Amino acid sequence: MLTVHHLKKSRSKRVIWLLEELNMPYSLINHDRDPVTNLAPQSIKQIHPLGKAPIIVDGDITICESGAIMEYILNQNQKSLLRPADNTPEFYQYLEWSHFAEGSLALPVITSLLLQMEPREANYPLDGYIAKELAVDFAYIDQFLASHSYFAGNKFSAADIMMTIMLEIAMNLKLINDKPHIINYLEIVQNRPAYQLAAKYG
Ligand SMILES: N[C@@H](CCC(=O)N[C@@H](CS)C(=O)NCC(=O)O)C(=O)O
Repeated sequence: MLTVHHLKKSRSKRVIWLLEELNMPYSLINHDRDPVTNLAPQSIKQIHPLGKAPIIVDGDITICESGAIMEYILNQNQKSLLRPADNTPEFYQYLEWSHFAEGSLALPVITSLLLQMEPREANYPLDGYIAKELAVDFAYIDQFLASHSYFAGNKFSAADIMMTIMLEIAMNLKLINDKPHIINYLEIVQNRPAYQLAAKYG
């Protein structure tokens, strides 16, 4: 059975959420954050040298990177639920948003999170760059959600799971208070029963 190595308040919520959506069996190993650094504990480094969550182990296969894990899990599910059919316009929307979540949006969002965690001088040199990136990204996302219910083909997919986690961090950092379509979207996806089960793990 597939094992999920879960770190609280992390991207590993994506993996649990997807497994719950698909009703797939899994076992969960919880790793508590280091109480001093708030980073991943040594126990995660014993599973994978990068020492980051999420990680899954399925037989001989160990995978890190949440996007790669999502694809692995979707490949185990013959019905291909939660991923549009190959080579359709929806599939390419799905690919674009799934990659955008980690490849583009994560950089300014996670940098904002880290910068808020440390006392520092006002007008830190990165502030201007990050503010510009956040403004462009969130204007684009809000405009997209004004005319789409979900990120790929107006049907809930794993791309929504990839995007939601970054949008939640942005919401907690009060970065999207003026983005009504994103706020409305978050309310809808957070109401899904599988999301709520995953959220229980922290
Ligand atoms: N791009 C990776 C990022 C993995 C990552 O940075 N995970 C964070 C939690 S969200 C982590 O393990 N941080 C703890 C640490 O760096 O010690 C993914 O999507 O899986």
